[in-house]
Amino acid sequence: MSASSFVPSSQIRAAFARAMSDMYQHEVPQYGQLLQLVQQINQQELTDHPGLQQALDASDNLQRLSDERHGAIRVGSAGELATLRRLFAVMGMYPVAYYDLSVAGIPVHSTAFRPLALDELNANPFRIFTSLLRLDLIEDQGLREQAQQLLESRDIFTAGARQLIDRFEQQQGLNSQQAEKFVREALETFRWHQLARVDNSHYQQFLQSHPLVADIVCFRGPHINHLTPRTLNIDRAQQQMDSMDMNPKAIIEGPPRRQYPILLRQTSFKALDEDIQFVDTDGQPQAGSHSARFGEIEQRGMALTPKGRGLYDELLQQVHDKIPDPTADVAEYYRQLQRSFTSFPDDLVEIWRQQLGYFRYQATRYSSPPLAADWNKLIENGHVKLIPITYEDFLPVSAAGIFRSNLKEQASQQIARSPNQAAFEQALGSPVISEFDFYAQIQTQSIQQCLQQLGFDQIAAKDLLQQINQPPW
Ligand code: OOG
Ligand code: NI
Repeated sequence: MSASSFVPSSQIRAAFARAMSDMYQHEVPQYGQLLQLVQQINQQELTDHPGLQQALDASDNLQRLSDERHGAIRVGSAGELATLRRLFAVMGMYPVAYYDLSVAGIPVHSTAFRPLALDELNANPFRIFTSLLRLDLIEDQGLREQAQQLLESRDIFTAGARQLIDRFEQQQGLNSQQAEKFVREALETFRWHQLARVDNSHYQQFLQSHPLVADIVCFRGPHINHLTPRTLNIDRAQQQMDSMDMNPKAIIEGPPRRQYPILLRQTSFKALDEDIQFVDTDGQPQAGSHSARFGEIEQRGMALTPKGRGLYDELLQQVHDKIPDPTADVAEYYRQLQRSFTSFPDDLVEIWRQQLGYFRYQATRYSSPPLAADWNKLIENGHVKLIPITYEDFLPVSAAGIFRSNLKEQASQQIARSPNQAAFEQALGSPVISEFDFYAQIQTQSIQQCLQQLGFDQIAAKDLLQQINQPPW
């Protein structure tokens, strides 16, 4: 079999994302309503702001503007996580970043499987935020052992999916027939199962230790718990969800609304209470309910350097210190957020000057012979244009807010703060990729290209690159 007859991984990913969307709209009709709302709002934004259409670049492919950008699942064991890593690799999705949620009292740690290169993200941006249960943080030993047994006695992958993952690894690709079958088989892992694997009393015990434990260990598989399209106006979407009685969470997570958006803003409608069935000890079904599934929306801004991210974290912490419970007075929370973020410059050149964000650089005026070899002047004089690089990853504080507002409110065990990236990577079977390296690399490549466009010879370009890359981050 020759490489040319293999289906590009971006195509398999796109087919998978479409299949997930269809399945989820069918399973959770309110999610279909959210998708429609987002499409309307995006259309409205484009009509209201004629300049916007031009400003959106190739990666914003208008036809696919409102397609899903990400989804999320939660798994219970190292074996499950490691096989997911291999499954997502078939679709060109790799684990980027480590997110510790224990700091926010949630017993999981996570990564996001996503495409790496910019052209891959442009071809199809679909990501899966994937969390692994921290059984080590469950205090009750008996419960911990029961959870372990339940997890060891289930296989969340179909035999067909396992075979095709092996095949992909042997051949380094899949032909179209195999790719189609792979999407069908892989989808099964993420399907909802109405029939739990435990009786009501076990479910209640797991729920009391932490609602996430119940969600992860009591079912046959890691049902997709939300999908997330992209909106061009998250504030409007939040208001409309409210007026349509879609039960949105109280606040939009992340930075405030700005002229030059940074990082990621997210909100969701809250998880629905859904009918399920428990199996009682003599195998009879028992009616019950479980809440796990919701719909989310996101709006992305520019990626920040570690320095910029440090400032973001500090400002957000200030707000949380002043307002520990934003749901108590949402308007006051937003006021405080705006006030606090006045310390984060909202001007591209200033963000660049303070080295808070990552940029791609574009030569606007070509000149020959080369201009003065001073990079700062080239930017300040407008010979080089700054194009923010979009943030493609997640934010642990926001993720915690999303988790929390989608769990049944109830007293559960306190979770100790204990990040453990090494244990996560061991379970995953590989290190996670650094998100900062990814943005820095795009930035460096664009500088090289830009210097070439400006007519610098290789030696001058090398000198300049060194001057620019005295890494402040
Ligand atoms: C994941 C919540 C985090 C996001 O967008 O930050 C998340 C979950 O509920 O499993 O999806
Ligand atoms: Ni999400």
